[in-house]
Amino acid sequence: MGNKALSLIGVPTDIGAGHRGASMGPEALRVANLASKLERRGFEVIDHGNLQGPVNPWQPPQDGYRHLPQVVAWNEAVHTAVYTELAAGRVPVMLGGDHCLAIGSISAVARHCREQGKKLRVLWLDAHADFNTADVTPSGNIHGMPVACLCGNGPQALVEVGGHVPATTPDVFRQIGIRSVDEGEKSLVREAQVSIFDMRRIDEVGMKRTMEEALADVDENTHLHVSFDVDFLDPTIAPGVGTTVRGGPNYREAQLCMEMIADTGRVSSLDIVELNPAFDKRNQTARLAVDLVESLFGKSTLIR
Ligand code: NNH
Ligand code: MN
Ligand code: MN
Ligand code: MN
Repeated sequence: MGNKALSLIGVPTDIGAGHRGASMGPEALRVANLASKLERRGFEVIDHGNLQGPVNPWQPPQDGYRHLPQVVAWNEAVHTAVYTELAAGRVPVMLGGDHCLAIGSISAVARHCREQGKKLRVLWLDAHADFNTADVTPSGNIHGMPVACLCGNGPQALVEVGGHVPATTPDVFRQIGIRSVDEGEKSLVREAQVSIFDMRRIDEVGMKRTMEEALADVDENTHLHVSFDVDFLDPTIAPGVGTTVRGGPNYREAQLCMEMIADTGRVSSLDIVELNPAFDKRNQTARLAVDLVESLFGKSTLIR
């Protein structure tokens, strides 16, 4: 890892989710000692505390979206905060919060990459493809839509959060761990040709080959952004999320995934999202997420 200056940005909201509680994610990660564990690894960590935004009014969807104005407000705050850290030459670590917040963070990363002439690659670690639109969403929850919004397919106010429309394109994404894609969403990811390494593929070729392929054209000029939805992990090891889907990566597979990403030396920004302490037990999912993030930033079990 080249850049050793990390900036933690807490975003305590569950505004895009179907369950309350992801708003407690940032504090759970702090309680699990995220900052001190990374400092012990030689990083300079600044915890900027939490961003502020509208409360969750817990309303039903309107015109296919739940809480759209509040989701826009939170994402504008995230975009500004993440962009500011990138411009200062630091590695932003966005502590969610639900996954709708990736619209703000990844639009900021994409803007930074355009300005710096960097190639953007997003590793989307998730059980879900998050490519829904108002027409096909089964829930209206915007945390199921961030990838589509970032690719220009979504409500104008959200698609425009980063200024540049679309913020980015489907080809920058590599989705890993996917095992729950809604019926209408399936046609959309196919049409957009999103590169998806689903659980079937991981079962068949293993995590090692999956990650070799997902990281194949990462080079010195690549800005690697990791969007880590904690429901990526198998629920037996990570129960503290709102939308568990069985059959996810186990502990060793998840470690290998993180270690192989770390080996590229190109991790330049990170989201940790969907951690929901209301569903957790003794903060174990937060502690696991911190353990995996340490691996992502270079902790290795390799003996060498
Ligand atoms: N696909 C479902 C929806 O759009 C669930 C999305 N939930 C997530 N995504 N946690 O990562 O409502
Ligand atoms: Mn940079
Ligand atoms: Mn997600
Ligand atoms: Mn998910």
